[in-house]
Amino acid sequence: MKMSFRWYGPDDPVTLQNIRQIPGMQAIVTAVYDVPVGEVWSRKSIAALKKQTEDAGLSFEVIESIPVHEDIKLGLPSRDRLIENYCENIRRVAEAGVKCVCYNFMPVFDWTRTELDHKLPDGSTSLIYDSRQVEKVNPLLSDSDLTLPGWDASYTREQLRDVVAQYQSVTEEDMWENLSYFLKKVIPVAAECDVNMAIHPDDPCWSIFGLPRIITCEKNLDRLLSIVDDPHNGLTLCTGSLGCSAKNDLPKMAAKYAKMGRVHFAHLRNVLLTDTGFEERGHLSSGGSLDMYAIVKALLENGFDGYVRPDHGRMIWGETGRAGYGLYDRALGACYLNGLFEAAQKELG
Ligand code: DNO
Repeated sequence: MKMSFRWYGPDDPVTLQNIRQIPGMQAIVTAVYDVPVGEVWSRKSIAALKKQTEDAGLSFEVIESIPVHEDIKLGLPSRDRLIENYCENIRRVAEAGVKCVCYNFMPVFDWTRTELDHKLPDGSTSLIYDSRQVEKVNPLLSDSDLTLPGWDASYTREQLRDVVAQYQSVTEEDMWENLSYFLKKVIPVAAECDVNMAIHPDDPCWSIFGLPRIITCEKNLDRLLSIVDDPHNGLTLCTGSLGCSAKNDLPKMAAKYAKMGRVHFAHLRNVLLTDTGFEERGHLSSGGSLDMYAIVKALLENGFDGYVRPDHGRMIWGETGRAGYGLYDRALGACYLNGLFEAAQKELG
């Protein structure tokens, strides 16, 4: 296991020096943020990130994300050029030493929450999802409340409506076809460069606003892996995303996919399931609905040797900054996860 930490580049209030001082920290998870989605990343920007990371004593081996352009997910004719750009990005990051690329195939909205600073009993704040609030929003109606947090702020209200409208005739089966088309072109390039592609599950792992979402459960992960049966076609096991549904048995899934050699990256965090959705909590098993030790053990017992990162943290100790991505609670999460891995490793002998 290699412990890693997400860093949003030089503008991130969390510095590389901060990250370096977290015990056991080895790698940085980052991306080039200076070009629009779909375009080729400049070698200069990639090299700059690599240099900053390595100068801080950390390794530059994981990208999260190379985002997939909506036209690819929609299967539009422009996708061929965009997929070619995507492949070129894989080649370029591979040249810089990157071993793992995390990406997702969620239509329009990446992770979605209804509140980013929900106050917990101990005075810390965290991100929560309440389906009653999500149900009130219709992105196709211009007068509905389009201010749910966590959305891509680069869209204007009109653009958002247009892109959602484009999905009205796209079914889940269409999404599968479009994902297959993408993987059949991208995975051979990743294999050639020896880069492990690690798809991130949909977060939350169900359809929102009537949009088709497919990376949600064991059956669908099996299907995804069989589209291109190559170890480079793998997963980011995000426990917080898959764990939003009590139907997903995380220790079982961790064991199964680790055994297949398909878990390249693990986002390990806890969630507390509620009657109307879920709340993000601290990383500990006692804070939420998931048994984090069982998950770590299942990974290790089945030969997992990929990257791990603590995921969304609460805001604690008065920290301000990017919701879910402050320093303190994620650092506590990393320490806890290191402890779980050490214990599980010793138990396995
Ligand atoms: C949320 C993250 C996601 C993830 C992307 C991967 O905090 O886990 O935004 O980076 O879905 O493409």
